[in-house]
Amino acid sequence: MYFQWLKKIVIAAGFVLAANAQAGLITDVETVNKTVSFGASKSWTHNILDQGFVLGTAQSATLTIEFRDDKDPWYLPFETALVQIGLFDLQDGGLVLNPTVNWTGGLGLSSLVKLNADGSIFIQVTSVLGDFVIGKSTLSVITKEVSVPESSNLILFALGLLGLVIARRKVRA
Ligand SMILES: [Ca+2]
Ligand SMILES: [Ca+2]
Repeated sequence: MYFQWLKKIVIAAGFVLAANAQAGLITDVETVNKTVSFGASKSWTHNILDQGFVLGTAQSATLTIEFRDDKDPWYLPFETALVQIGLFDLQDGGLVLNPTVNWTGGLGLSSLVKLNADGSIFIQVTSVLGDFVIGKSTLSVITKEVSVPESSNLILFALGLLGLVIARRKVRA
């Protein structure tokens, strides 16, 4: 009976220890390689389940999109791309003026919730003005480890608790 109770405490302690463990990093690269012409859109999805992502463990994430010049014969000075991450909610993404270099942005709360729920996030880039080339898209996700804590530490912890339980019983008795 007391061992059942102890088991529950040890499991709970395991979760606490696991939450304090070292963070992990998952990187997902999608090769888009697409010219987006004026008014057109290009969309893709990052999926990190195949990289061993455990649902609910994403703490933060950043997205980097490679933009390149499409080598226009003439120069359009106000070329603009609209980056949409997940739902269009103004928490992340936004307008990219002169999209010829890498763009990096953090994922907002709703995008992180979505990523934690099913391990994927939808990206769409639309040309608001002009045309440009999208190269690679890289999603970097910082995760908390869910590995089982070191068994030796856990045994010491359990023994300590057992001692506490016995001591309490003696005091009560
Ligand atoms: Ca993937
Ligand atoms: Ca252009």
